[in-house]
Amino acid sequence: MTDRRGFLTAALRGVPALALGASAAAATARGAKAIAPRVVSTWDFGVAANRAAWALLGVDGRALDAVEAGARVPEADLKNHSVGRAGYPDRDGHVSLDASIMDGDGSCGAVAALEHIAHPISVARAVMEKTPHVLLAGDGALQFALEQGFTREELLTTESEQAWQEWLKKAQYAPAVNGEVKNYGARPGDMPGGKNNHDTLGMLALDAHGNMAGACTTSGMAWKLRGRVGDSPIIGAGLYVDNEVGAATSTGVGEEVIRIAGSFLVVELMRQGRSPREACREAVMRIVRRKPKSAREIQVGFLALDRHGDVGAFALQKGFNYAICDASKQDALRPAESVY
Ligand code: SD4
Repeated sequence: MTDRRGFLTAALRGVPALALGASAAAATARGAKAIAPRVVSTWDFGVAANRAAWALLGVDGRALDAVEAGARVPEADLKNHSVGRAGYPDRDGHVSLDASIMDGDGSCGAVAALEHIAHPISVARAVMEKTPHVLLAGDGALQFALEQGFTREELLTTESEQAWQEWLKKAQYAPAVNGEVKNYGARPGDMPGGKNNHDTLGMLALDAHGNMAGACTTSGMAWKLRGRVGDSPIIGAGLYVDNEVGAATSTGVGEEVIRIAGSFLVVELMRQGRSPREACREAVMRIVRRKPKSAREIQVGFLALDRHGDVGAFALQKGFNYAICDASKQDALRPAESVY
């Protein structure tokens, strides 16, 4: 019978092999530096998403599979009004979703303004793997999803519809800073009229084989114009991944991220030698330098993971959090530094 100390020793011995996976253990045996898998995500709800990703990454899974599995968690979470099924609608009451996925070898796929499909990240992956294209939008994206066997559903929940009806009373489009946290689990009665806005899950992963991948999924800015597409499905804006360097993703007012090709910029700055934190900071500062007045009124945050597993983030405003998960801790949540 194993005593407590013996049990703990045995358990600890088991952790690296299980956590790093067979290939990392084999690499260590060959004398090569083992790669410690890691997954990072935007916002508080990234913790739950990371856990789902870790279920694969922690047992030698592929980064691409991990980020898809992780992104599906907030997409299915009815308390999350910024991603997937329970996302707040556009100003006409339509829930329209944006998502992108990218592998470290440059393969990528995305959907924009997709309606009636609860898991846009999986449609994005199908675009990547089953078509010669990168981005499908609107009715064409829906047609493709249905042809691929995805189920057509009504995504507007009763709560989201009530929130939309509340917004219609004033009908002012005024994205709230950090609405993504304030709105998590919100009920219509909790919300200040006309102020609620949203967020996105951006997730980046490094697997034990040294491959990276990223996923980004959102219902976009609440009460947006019908047809509006943000940064999240735009490769290079909301997401960019390159095995040679690292990966980046963004959250916040997508128009500002598109204007600076934000995630591509962060990865290129890392390629030039900046740390993930410094690269994210410089991307945020470009927004500040271009729009010093309006930058005070909006939120944009970047999150980056380099190929060694180093993580960094930076935001315009306080309140942007990111979740980190690796073999040592699966539910870490850190506040990002910010300009203001
Ligand atoms: C967008 N970047 O559609 C997304 C939404 C978001 O905080 O992240 N909001 O612009």
